[in-house]
Amino acid sequence: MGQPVGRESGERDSEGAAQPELPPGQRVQRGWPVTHYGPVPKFRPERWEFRVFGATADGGKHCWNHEEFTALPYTTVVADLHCVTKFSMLGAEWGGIPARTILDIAPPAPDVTHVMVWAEYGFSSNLRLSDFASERTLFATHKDGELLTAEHGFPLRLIVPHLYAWKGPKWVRGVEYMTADRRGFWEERGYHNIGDPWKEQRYSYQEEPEDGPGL
Ligand SMILES: Nc1nc2c(c(=O)[nH]1)N[C@H]1C(S)=C(S)[C@@H](COP(=O)(O)O)O[C@H]1N2
Ligand SMILES: [Mo]
Repeated sequence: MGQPVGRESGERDSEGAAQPELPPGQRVQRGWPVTHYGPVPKFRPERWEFRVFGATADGGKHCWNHEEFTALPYTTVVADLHCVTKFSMLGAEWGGIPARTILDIAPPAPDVTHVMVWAEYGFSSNLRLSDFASERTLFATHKDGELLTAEHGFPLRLIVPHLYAWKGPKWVRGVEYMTADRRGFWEERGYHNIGDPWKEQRYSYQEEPEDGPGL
């Protein structure tokens, strides 16, 4: 197992000032609610594959079956989950495969600026390449040392610790490298294109023109 990558909230900065633990407008949730749109997909290992496609450096598609994907180097990240509906779950230890690993083994073309993360049933979420490339962005298979349950995204979900939780699809199946930004599922339906909870970027009407493509 790799070294855990430390959390960024609830700590002290270099001046020793306490950092607020919760982004503005959030409250702590005890327990772990289940939040998503649509049904929970059934995992079929023989059909499951993880695909990297779009503007790859070599122009080709990269695919892993479940066994191959879960054999990639495992690491843990302690991170909070902030749902835009205002609850937060603090201090979960997520385990899985860093997004950085995918960028290393299936690199994007030099002009890639954004990614679309695709999940079962066509659910998607767009991210700036820099958000996806954060050393804390993780394709999680585990939480607190246990396999994810079906309703929480088994076999794979994305965790982007510094963004609202809808930016992390459950039941992820692949990543599309993009040379221009395009809105994902919730980003087309009124949610903010960037989704930084510390800036309270909840809804698309709050966007500045440079935050995303027009609606
Ligand atoms: N595939 C998929 N993933 C999704 C969603 C969804 O609707 N579909 N909702 C997101 C939202 S809004 C939240 S808050 C988290 C909730 O994760 P949890 O149910 O494990 O708490 O999943 C995110 N991932
Ligand atoms: Mo959410």
